[in-house]
Amino acid sequence: MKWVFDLKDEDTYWCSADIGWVTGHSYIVYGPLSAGATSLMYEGAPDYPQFDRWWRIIEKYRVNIFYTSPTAIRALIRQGDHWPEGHDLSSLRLLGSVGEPINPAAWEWYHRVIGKGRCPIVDTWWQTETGSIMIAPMPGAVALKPGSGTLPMPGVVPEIVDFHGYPLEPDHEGFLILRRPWPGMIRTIWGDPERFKEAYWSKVPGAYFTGDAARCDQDGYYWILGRVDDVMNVSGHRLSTMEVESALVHHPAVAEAAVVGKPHEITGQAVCCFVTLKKGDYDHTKLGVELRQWVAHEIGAFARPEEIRFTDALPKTRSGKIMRRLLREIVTSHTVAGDVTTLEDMSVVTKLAAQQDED
Ligand code: 7RM
Repeated sequence: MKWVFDLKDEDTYWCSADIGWVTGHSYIVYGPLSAGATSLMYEGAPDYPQFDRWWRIIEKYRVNIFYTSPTAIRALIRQGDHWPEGHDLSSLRLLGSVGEPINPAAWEWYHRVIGKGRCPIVDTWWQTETGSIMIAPMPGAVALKPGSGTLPMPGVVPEIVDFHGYPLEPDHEGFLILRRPWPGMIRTIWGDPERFKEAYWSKVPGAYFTGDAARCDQDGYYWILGRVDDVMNVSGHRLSTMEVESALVHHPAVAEAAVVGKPHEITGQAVCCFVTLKKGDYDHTKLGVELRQWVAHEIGAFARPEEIRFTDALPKTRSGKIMRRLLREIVTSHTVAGDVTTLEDMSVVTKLAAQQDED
């Protein structure tokens, strides 16, 4: 908490996470309390009474350090720049990101429109299971690279390994594991110690398996690619759903995208995209063609989506993580039979499944 957020006595720090998400309890309550920080707490929605609620709060309380998620950033981008632009955000000196890899379009907006180009962004990688931030920069001490969580915190020993648990060379994609234990680590699963061993300790014996795919560059910087089950295989190319999502969100009309692999007779999997648009009028047929071309151009012809589907909302957890597992079910079996207990709004899935039947 102290090192990543570079906390000073005079700082007002604010983490906008939902208190029910681990980021909420850890970085609204435990972290600031342990570090003796001045922490702002806000209970309420970002859009009430209007979409400038967060910027109003930052202005009113002179917030210096602001910690939020890429999914929240994208939702606010969608509403237009006039909301933050109407407020004095000059108190801000440091911004944080958490929850998923931050796509370049969201990073650029956060840096330019919120941080006015002056505030470093600390990208913090961690999990409920790790209890606190594991990979993140310490501002001033670690040079930033946009999109990278940079280096592990002292004592944290990550490694990128292949299927057999062998370490990979720099710049190669693989599984992110943690070699050594750490203070806040998960110790069991309530009532199911076997599942704990199986999920976290059996994939690479003796090491903690994070379930994330990542790569480490020549400078030792970590680049998280997403969950390992969110990786597609198209005509023999390994392609992360995040890569395609990031390319789509880079298009000026797109607010958010979720990509899944759909079984395909010839290519193994086909790229299937769910897209929400920014405010405006669009010709969906034309835009669909344009977006397929756009992705092929940004990534390569093999990544050209087979399908683009426009929707008003994506299925998410309460912390804003897209539930790709449910979208995969919708495109493969046309129904959703899996566990939906962490889904925030069931009607989103019901609508998408119904839309599928019409097609
Ligand atoms: C803190 C939190 C954990 C999963 C994790 C990753 C993803 C979180 C980042 C990230 C890239 C980040 N806990 N994740 N932070 N991916 N860069 N900075 O989110 O238990 O709810 O989720 O979230 O896949 O395994 S969590």
